Amino acid sequence: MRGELAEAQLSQYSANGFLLITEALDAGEVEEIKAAAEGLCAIDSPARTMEPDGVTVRAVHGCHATSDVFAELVRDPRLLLPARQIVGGDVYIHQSKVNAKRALVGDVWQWHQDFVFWQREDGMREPAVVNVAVLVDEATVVNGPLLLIPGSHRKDGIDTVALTSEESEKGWSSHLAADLEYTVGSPDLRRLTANADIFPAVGPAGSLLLFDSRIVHGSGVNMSPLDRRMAIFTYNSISNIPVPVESARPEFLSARNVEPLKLLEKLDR
Ligand code: 6CS
Ligand code: FE
Repeated sequence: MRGELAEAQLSQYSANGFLLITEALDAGEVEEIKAAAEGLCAIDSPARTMEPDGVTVRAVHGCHATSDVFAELVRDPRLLLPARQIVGGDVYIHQSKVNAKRALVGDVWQWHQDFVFWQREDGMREPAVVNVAVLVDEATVVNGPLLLIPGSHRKDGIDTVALTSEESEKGWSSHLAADLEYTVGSPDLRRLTANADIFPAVGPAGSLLLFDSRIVHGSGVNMSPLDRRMAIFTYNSISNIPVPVESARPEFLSARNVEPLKLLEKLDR
């Protein structure tokens, strides 16, 4: 069925921990996503985080619940079917976001593993979860592409370097800041890159990047005059609904609606 991954793609995903599918969405769809993303970036709300300069939008979270375009996109067969295949069943969106990585000022995302945040902060028990990202802008070697370490999703013994209470900003903002609460430190990075070349997720706007919640990834500053916006949807298995935690994070970071997503009956565009 349109959107489902072939066996070869599934094996590549399992081996590397990620899969890049170029030109999955057409130019018209990308323009619609850009407009929706900019609409959300313009709204001052707790779901919007800023770069250290205090004026540039860094990310907006919860977009699948606040925008019709994103609410539809997460049910598109080209995203939902691969997510179901990888997770192995029905899924819902645990978290969604647009990372803006704005031209010239988009700041770093330090090396980290996503699952650490969802396990420690949201009560997620297993990594039965997959990130499906849409390249909203073309990602090139110069506008701060997402960097991934192939195979790191299968490596044990990766230590998490946690900020001390003095270092970390209050609450969940240190989970989304340029100075992250949980990162992967140099010793592990040296070990993980000894036999694996860092993969820059470069590709045209409209490409899809699927990546495992345990893969070590990050991105540098955007030194170019071109934005590198990415919309990232975290599809979690409905059999992996997080256990209740004390001081749960806001809904735009850890969704409370765990209804399984229904496929959008899309007309073939
Ligand atoms: O805390 C979180 O949920 C978010 N933080 C990072 C650095 N990646 C995972 C997730 O988007
Ligand atoms: Fe991440």
